[in-house]
Amino acid sequence: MQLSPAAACDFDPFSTEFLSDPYPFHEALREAGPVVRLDRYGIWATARHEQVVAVLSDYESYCSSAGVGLSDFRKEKPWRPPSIILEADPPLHARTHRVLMRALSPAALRDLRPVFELEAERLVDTLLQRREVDGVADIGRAYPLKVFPDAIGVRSDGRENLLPYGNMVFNAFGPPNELFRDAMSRAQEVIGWITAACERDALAANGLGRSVYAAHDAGELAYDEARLLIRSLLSAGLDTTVHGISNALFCFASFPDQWDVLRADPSIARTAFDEAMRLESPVQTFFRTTTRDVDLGGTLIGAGEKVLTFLAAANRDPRRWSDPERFDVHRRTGGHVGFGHGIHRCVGEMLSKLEGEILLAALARRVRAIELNGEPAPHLNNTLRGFESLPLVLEAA
Ligand code: OVM
Repeated sequence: MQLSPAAACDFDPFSTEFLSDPYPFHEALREAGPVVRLDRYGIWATARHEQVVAVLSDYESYCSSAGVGLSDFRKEKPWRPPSIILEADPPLHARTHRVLMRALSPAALRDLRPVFELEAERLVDTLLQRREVDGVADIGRAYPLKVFPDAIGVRSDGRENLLPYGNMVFNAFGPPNELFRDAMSRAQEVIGWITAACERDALAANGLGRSVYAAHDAGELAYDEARLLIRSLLSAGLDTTVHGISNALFCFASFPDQWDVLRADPSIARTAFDEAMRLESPVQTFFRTTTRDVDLGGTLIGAGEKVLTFLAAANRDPRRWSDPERFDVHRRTGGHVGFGHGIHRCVGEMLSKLEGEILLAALARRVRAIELNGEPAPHLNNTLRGFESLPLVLEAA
């Protein structure tokens, strides 16, 4: 079979220029071919939906155990003990995945709905007294920072360490650039707090975290494995939803007609949130590592190579989506890869959607209009896309 050489490209997907406005770069990468070679890092990349799904579907050819960032764990020492779910392959992955899927299952989340609704109403009360708010500090951070640690049962002192830790984790999937070094500046104390917060006795008796230790009691996991799975919840569960909610607000402020559609029928809030996760995906990229020679979209890639999947670019691929740049709360969002795809698809998806749905519905019932009130400032991160601030005016209904 004739395999074509992939286009080479000198973009740095972890540069300030790229991260500040990734979408023109995504388009160029998609159009360059199904697979491109990123010379700067000596890696392969794909920005098309078909190939991103192909990579994420084939966990045997494209493994996670060599790390899902730029660093190859077979050659470099990981900055922290690897995650036993994200940075693991079957059979270890199957065992740990089962435990977290159960801890975050619809049945486990059922009792959270009234609590999340109460907190959403309370937040909207205070927001409407203000009118001018910051969509990040006052909504995107405020809401998850209240409901998520409570749901897991995280100790209440020191919760200010949670976002800095997530920022470290997601920067660490990129190169050791300035973003990474800045995020690591307080690493010692942050990691110290996180490590202590993962212990069984640090968790509230009625939180979701304790169910991970129940799996340890049942003989499914070692104690240290339970600790590492709590660490996964604290790593992946907060910055993602903070940016998810903030980015959803940005979508509505940018497409005011869609706010009117949601207000007319707040019951579509869950799909609307999912559409925002397609269009402004908080997790932009993940890597895999080839375990054998593979043919990806007609390009031969050897074994042991890093492949960067542009999830956010796949979510705007015109080969897959009609009018991909349009925010459409009635769009059929199934098939977007903002939560990943395949065996590593987000285990916290239901929890994040519960937060997004409830908060958007509460706002839709009581806010007539969401308008930008100044220039949003990006929060740059090697993996995450989001804002540092999002000045908004909320008009009461
Ligand atoms: C983990 C982890 C960390 C970051 C992200 C993630 C998106 C998982 O520690 O398991 O999933």
